[in-house]
Amino acid sequence: MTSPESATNRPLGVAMIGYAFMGKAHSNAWRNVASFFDVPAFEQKLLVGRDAAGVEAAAAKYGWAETATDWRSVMDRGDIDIVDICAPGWMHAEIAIAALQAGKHVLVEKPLANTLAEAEAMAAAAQAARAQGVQSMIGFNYRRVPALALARELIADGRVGTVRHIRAAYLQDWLADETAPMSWRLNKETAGSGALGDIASHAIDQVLFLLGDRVTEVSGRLHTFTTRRPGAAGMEDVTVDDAAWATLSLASGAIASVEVSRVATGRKNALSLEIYGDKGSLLFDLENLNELHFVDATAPAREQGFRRILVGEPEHPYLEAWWPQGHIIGWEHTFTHEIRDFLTAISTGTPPSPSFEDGLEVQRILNAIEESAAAKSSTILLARTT
Ligand code: SOE
Repeated sequence: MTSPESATNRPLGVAMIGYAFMGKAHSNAWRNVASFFDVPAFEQKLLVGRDAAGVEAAAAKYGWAETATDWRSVMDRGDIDIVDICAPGWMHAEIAIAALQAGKHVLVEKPLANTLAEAEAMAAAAQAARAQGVQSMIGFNYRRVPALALARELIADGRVGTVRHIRAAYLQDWLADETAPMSWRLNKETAGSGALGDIASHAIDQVLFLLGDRVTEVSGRLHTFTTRRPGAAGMEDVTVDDAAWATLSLASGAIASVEVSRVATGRKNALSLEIYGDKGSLLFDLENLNELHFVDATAPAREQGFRRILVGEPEHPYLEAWWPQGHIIGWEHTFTHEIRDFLTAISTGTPPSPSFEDGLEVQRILNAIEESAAAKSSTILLARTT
C-alpha cells in the first residue's frame, strides 16, 4: 500500500467530507495555504456531502472541483490521495479507517471519535497505515496558534521552570438560552458527549501539548442545566453535558484544572490557559490570540510583572509566512497552519503531530472524566500506555 501520487508525481488529490462549519474553515485553509507556505502541489478535487444541492453550492463557493454524495465513492478513486474528514464525530471512525485502508492520508477533525472503542480502532488503523507510508493527523487547530506554539517553546526552554499547575478553561454561551433548539451536538448518539468532547478535548490537548506531559489521574464532574429542548418532534431530551470540570494529575507532578461550558453567559469562544511554574508563568486568552503574557520570576523583584508579548514577529512560530511584523492574524489562520503541517509531513514522509494516538490519549482522559463523574467523586487512575 503506497500512496498513489508517488507513482506519477502529479499533484496530490484532496477530498473533503463535510462542508458545514469545520468544512468551511478547512476549505478556507486549503484555498490559502499555497499562497503563503511552500507546500507540495495539490488539487481541491472533491467535496462530499449527503445533500446534492447543498454540496454543489458549497463546492462552488469553497473551490472544490467536483462533488459526491456518498463518501464510500472516494475510497476507490486513484486520483484522491488525501481525505480531510469534517463530518460529525459519529462518522469519523468508519470513514477514517476505510480511507487509511485504501492508502489515503487522513486528516480528521477533533474529537477523534465519539467512543473510546472507535478511537482505539482508529489509532490501530493509523499505526498499520503509517508502516506503509500513509500519514494521519487529528485537527487540534489550537496547537497552531502562534502564541501557544511559542508558549510551548518557552516552557520547553525552561523559561517558567518546573510547572506546578495549569488552569485550562474553554467557555462558550451558545446554549445559555434554554429555548435554543435541539441539534445533533446535544444527542449522545451523534455527539458522544457535550462540552466535554467538543471543547474539553481542546483544553486537555493543550495541557498535553504545552507541558509535553502525560495524565495519570482524573477526577471529573459533568452537569446538564437544560435537560429538554425544542426539537423537530416537540420537546426532546438533551443527553449530553452542558458543562464539565476536571482535575488532572500529570506524570511530572503538575496538576491541571479544566473547566468547560457552553452555558457561560457572555463568553463566546473563550479558551484560556494559565501556566504557573517556579521560575515564571504564562497567560493566554483566545479572545486576544496574538498576545502571550509572561512573567519572569528570575528578574529582580522590583522589575517583575507580567509583560505582554505581541506575537506578531517573523521570529514567532508560523508568522514569517504572513505579514510584516505586528500585522496580526486570526482564528482561521490556525487551520492554514494545520494544513501546511499536514502537507509538509506527507511530502517529507515524517509522521505529523498530533497523531491519532494523541487523539486516543485525549479520548481516554475524556472517558475517565465521564467515569469519575458517573461514580460521583471518584478518581480514575489512567493506565500507562506507552
Ligand atoms: C463548537 O462548540 C466549536 O466550534 C468546536 O466544535 C470547535 O472545535 C471550537 O474550535 C469552537 O467551538
